[in-house]
Amino acid sequence: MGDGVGAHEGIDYRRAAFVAAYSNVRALPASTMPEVAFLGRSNVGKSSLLNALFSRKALAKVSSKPGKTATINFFEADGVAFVDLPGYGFAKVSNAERAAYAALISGYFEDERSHNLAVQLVDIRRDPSPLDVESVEALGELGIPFVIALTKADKLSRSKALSQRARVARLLELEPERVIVTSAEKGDGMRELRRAIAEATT
Ligand SMILES: Nc1nc2c(ncn2[C@@H]2O[C@H](COP(=O)(O)OP(=O)(O)OP(=O)(O)O)[C@@H](O)[C@H]2O)c(=O)[nH]1
Ligand SMILES: [Mg+2]
Repeated sequence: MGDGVGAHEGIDYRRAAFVAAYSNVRALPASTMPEVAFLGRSNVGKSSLLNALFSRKALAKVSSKPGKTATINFFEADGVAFVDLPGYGFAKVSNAERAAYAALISGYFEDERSHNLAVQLVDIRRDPSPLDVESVEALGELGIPFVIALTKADKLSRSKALSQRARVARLLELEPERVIVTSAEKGDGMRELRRAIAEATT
């Protein structure tokens, strides 16, 4: 068996499709399948990581301008829902927008649904921010299984990336296996991330 999308990775990502966007938590329909949600600060690379998982360039909308994703966006691949959330912590959007994004994020996780896995993204070049720590703590309190994806690993050498992984695991008090080094640009970490998703959704 090759290295690509194979049975050992569980989910066939090749036929991923956009399903719907919601700007209001009350509009969310009940879960009909396992859900994997991507969260993290604005511009950390959530939409890019989803595109990398799907091997698609622009299924999820990406922008160098923070605050791109403004709605809860659902995608589906092989009977699993993938949820792209707005980012938190971006100083330059209006207070009203920031509050609306925060309400969408917390509302999604507090909604009673099939929360199989959250992928918490953190830029590999920085330690987790206070908002990142708060987010991880909230997932823990809600009992939602999660892994950390360190993003943009192509910006660091392999050795620096691995030492940051160990450091983030220590700072967040997690087993190092729960911290995955990723690059949407180069494809690093996709195999590990797909494995974590397969384990959480089967
Ligand atoms: N070098 C590099 N750049 C990346 C990577 N992933 C994302 N980026 C860049 O980071 C910027 C933000 O990416 P997005 O995927 O839109 O980030 P997001 O977290 O969805 O942002 P919001 O929707 O605004 O919250 C874009 O310019 C991407 O090209 C990566 O793995 N490597
Ligand atoms: Mg986005």
